[in-house]
Amino acid sequence: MKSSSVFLIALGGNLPSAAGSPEQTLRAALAILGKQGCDVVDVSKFYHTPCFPPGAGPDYVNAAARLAYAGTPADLLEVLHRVEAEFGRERVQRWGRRTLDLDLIAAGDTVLPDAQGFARWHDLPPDEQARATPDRLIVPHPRMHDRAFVLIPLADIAPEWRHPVLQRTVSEMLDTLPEQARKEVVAL
Ligand code: A4P
Ligand code: MG
Repeated sequence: MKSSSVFLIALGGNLPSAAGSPEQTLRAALAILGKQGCDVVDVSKFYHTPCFPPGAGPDYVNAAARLAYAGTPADLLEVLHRVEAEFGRERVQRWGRRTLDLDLIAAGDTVLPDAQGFARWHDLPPDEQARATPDRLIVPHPRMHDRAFVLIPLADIAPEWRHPVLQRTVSEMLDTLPEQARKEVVAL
């Protein structure tokens, strides 16, 4: 049997789905992932987080999970996209409101597509970050390190995970965020 790798994912939503509120959607998505070949090893607390960018929609509920999964990162992204679709996710606008967003945050210390490809997305100027959509899988997620709504849930389950390019742990990345950004992320 193929051995499983450990993956970190972020979950978010700010619109109701057929499963109910964003909190209910996230819980239902975790249950479905468990039936799609993912072993849900650990789940963070759930948090209320202010919408980013400010004013772009209702506040979100965010969480993070650790999965054991036997396939490749690309296989897992396909599973995540399938589950998003099951909960009525529509891609109308980048960073737009959504019933369910499942992002692949990290796959151990794997860097995809490669160090150069990661650097291109990591170094994107802020105005281009909102416009440019990656056409391939980027791992670690290129914006995870500057988002309190990702790092605070992640710190519940993987505070010691070290970013393979930035060489900082989740706790260290969180420490560099402004206190205001951290205070706005509140456990349910
Ligand atoms: N893609 C490439 N790499 C990845 C990866 N590591 N994980 C591709 C997931 N997808 C990845 O994603 C756009 C494209 O990136 C897809 O083709 C995918 O294959 P998307 O899910 O269609 O669009 P998105 O979610 O709007 O983009 P992205 O980059 O995932 O945005 P973010 O960073 O997730 O921002 N505010 C709060 N409070 N909480 C949130 O959760 N989320 C967003 C979305 C904005 N504001 C938010 C939140
Ligand atoms: Mg996404």
